[in-house]
Amino acid sequence: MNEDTSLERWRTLAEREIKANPDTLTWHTPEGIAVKPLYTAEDIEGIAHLETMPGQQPFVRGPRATMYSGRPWTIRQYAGFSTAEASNAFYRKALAAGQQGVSVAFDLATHRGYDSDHRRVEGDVGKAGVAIDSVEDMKILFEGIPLDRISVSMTMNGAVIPILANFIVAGEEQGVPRAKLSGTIQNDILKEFMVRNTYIYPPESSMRIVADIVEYTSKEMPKFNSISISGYHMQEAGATLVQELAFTLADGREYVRAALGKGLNVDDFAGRLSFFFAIGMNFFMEAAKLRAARLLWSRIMEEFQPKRPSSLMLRTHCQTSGVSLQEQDPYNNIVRTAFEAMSAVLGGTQSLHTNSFDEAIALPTEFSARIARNTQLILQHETGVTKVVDPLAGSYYVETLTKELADAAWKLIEEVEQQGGMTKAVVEGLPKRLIEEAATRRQAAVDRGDEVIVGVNRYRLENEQQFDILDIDNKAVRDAQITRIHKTRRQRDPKRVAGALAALGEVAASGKGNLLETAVEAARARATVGEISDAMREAFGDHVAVPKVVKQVYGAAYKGDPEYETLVERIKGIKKALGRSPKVMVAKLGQDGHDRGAKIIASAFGDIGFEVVAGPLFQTPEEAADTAVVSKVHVIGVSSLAAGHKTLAPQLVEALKARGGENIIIVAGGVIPRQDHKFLIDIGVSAVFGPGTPVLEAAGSVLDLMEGKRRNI
Ligand code: MLC
Ligand code: 5AD
Repeated sequence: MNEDTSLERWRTLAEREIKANPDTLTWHTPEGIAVKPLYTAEDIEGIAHLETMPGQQPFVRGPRATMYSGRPWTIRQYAGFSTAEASNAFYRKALAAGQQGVSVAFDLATHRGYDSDHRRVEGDVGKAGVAIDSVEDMKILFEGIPLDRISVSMTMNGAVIPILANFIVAGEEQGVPRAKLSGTIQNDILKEFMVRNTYIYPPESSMRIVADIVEYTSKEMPKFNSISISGYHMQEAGATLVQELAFTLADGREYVRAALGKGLNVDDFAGRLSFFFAIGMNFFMEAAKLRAARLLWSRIMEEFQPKRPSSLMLRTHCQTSGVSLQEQDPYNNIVRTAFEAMSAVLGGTQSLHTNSFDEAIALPTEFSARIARNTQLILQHETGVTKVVDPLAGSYYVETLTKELADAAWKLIEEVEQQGGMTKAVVEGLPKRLIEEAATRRQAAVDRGDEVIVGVNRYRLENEQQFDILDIDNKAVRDAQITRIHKTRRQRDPKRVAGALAALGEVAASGKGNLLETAVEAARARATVGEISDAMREAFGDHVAVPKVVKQVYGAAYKGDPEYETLVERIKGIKKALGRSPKVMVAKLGQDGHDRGAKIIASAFGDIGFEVVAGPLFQTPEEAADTAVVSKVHVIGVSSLAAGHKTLAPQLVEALKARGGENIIIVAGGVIPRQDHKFLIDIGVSAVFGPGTPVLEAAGSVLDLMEGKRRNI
C-alpha cells in the first residue's frame, strides 16, 4: 500500500466525512487558543524544549530526573474544620489511611487575624477551617504528628506571621527544632488582593511580610518552603489558564525581587520557592500548563543569574478544581476529580489534593474524604502512571499546547512587566479586572448552554438525592475556643506578652528587624493570633478594597436572546411603575471573601437593568443592613460561600427590622446546602439560589418577588 499521508489528503478525507471544511472543527478555548482537530509532526517542528531532559533545565519534563518512578507525588489533602482536637483526629486517621503529608485549612477568623472571641467573626469560627488562636491550639493540632518526619503545608496569607510563629513554637515544644521542620507556608499575598481576599494589611506592608518570611526561613528553616505561589485561586475565580500561568509566575518574579531587596542571595532562597496550580477539566491543556509553567519559571529565574540549578526549578502542588464540581448529581464529581487528578499527574505535579464530591455543598465528610484520597492511591498503585517520566512528551498536541500556552502567558507577563510589575498591576487592578471579565464570560457560556456541564445544564436529574453532609456547630466551637483563649490569657505572664508585642510593633513601624523573628518570641509568650496581628495593624493599617463591577460582558453574550430581552423589558416596566429602577444590594457578610459569584451577579444584574449596590467585603449583618436601608434597595442578596449563613442571615433579618428595613426582600445564594433552605425561608429569607442556578433564572425570580407574584421561592 502506498497511501498518501499528507495533510492535504487528510483534509480531503475529513471534509468528506463531515461534509464541511475541517477548519470548522477548530475549538476556540477561553484562553484564545485555537485547538485544531489534528496535530502532526509538522506542528512540533523546531520546538526547542523537545530536546530537553527531566531533572535538567528548563525542567519542562519535570523537576526530578526519575520523577514518580523514583518517588511518587505526595498525597496531601487539604483539611481543617471546627476545633484543633477535631482536625487533629481527622489528620491522624487520614495519615493512617494512606495520606502522606498534612495540609491545614484555617477558619476565616484566623485568616484575617481575629481571635475567636472577636465580634466581627461570630459566623466564621471553625466553619471553613480550623480555629487557631494561640500556640495552645497549634500544639493540639499537631499532637502525635511528628513534625520532623511529616511535612506540613499551611494555607495562610493574611495572618501569616502569627501562624508561622505559632507553628515554629509548637515544633519547639514538641521537641523539633525549626531547622528540622519541613513543609510549606502559602505566604502569597498578591493573589489575595486579586482573588482570594484574605488580606489584612495594604500591599506594600504585606510585601514586606513576605520578604521577612523568606529571609527568616532561608536562614533558620532550610527544609521549609517559604512561599506557595498560587494560581489555584485565580482559576477558581474564573481566570483562563493563560491568566493563571502568567499572573502566578509574575507574582513569583515579584517575590524574588522583594527577597533580593532584603539583601539575600538568590541561591539562598530560590530553591525553596514553590508553586500551586488548579487543575480543571481541560485535560490535556492542564497537563501542558504545568509543563509550560516549569519552562517559563526557568526563563524568568535566569535573569537573576543563580548558580544552583535548583534555583531555576519549579516545583508545584496541585489541587483539582473546586468550581468544576457541582451540587447537582454530585457523584459525577468523583469522576471529574479523577480525570483532573490524572491530568495533574501527567503534568508532573509534586504534591496533590483531590477534592471531595460534596465540594459544592459543604466541607468533606469522612466518607467523601476517603473517596478523594483513594482516587490518588488508585492512581499511584493501580494505573501504572508512576512508572514512566513525563509520558505525554512527544505528543504532537501536548507539545504544541505547551508551547502555545507558554507563548501566550509570556506575552501577558511582559504586559505586567511594562506596567511596572505585579505589585503595581495589582494595586491598579488590571489582573483582577481581566479575571472577572473572564469569569463573567464563562458564566454566560454555561448559562447559555454553550459549555455543557453534565447534570447541570444537560442531562439533569428530575429528583436529586440528599446525602449526609458535614455540619459544624459554629456556636459550640466558638464557646470552646473562647474558654481556651481566656485560660491562656489568665495563665501567661502579662508583662512578657506586652513587651513582646511592643517589640513587634516597633519592628513593624520602624521597618528595621525581622517581623517573624520578633513574632516567635510573642508566640512563645502566648500572645494570640489576634494580638500579634493587631500589633502590626497599628503600624500598617488595614487594607480596604473598593468593589468594582465589570460591565457589559454578560449582557454582550446575551445580545438578542429572547429570555434576556424579556427580562430587560420587564425591568423597564417595573421602573415605570416604581419611578426608579429596581435596586439590589449584593452583600458579603463576615470574613467570607469568595466573591466570584457576588461579582458575577452584580455585573449581570447591572447589565439587565437593575441598579446594583456592590456591598464591600467583610460587613457585619448590621453594617450591611445600614447600607441597604440608606441606599433604599428593594432587595438584598446575600452571597454565602463559607457556611456562615445560619448564623449571619438571622442577624441580618433582625438588623433590617431594627432599621425599618423589614420590607426589603432578602434572597440568598452560594454554597448553601438544600438541608438549610427551609431554615432560611423560615427566618424570613424569600428565596435561596443554590449552586448552578442560571443568573437569568435568579433575576426572574427576584422580579417575581418584587411584583408580589410569589412570596417565597
Ligand atoms: C522528590 N524527592 C525525590 C524525588 N522526588 N527524591 C528522590 N527521587 C525522586 N524522584 C524528594 C524531594 O527532593 C524532597 O526532599 C522530598 O523528596 C519531598 O518531595 P517534594 O517533591 O518536595 O514533595 P513535597 O515535600 O510534598 O513538597 C511539594 C511542594 C511543597 C514543593 C509543592 O511546597 C508542598 O507540599 N506544597 C503543598 C501546598 C499545599 O498543600 N497547599 C494547599 C493549598 S489549599 P527535599 O529534601 O529536597 O525537600 C488552598 C485552598 C484555599 O489554598 O484557598 O484555602
Ligand atoms: N477542608 C477541605 N477542603 C477545603 N477546601 C477549602 N476549605 C477546605 C477545608 N476546610 C478546598 C475546597 C475549595 C478549595 C479552595 O479548597 O476544595 O474549593
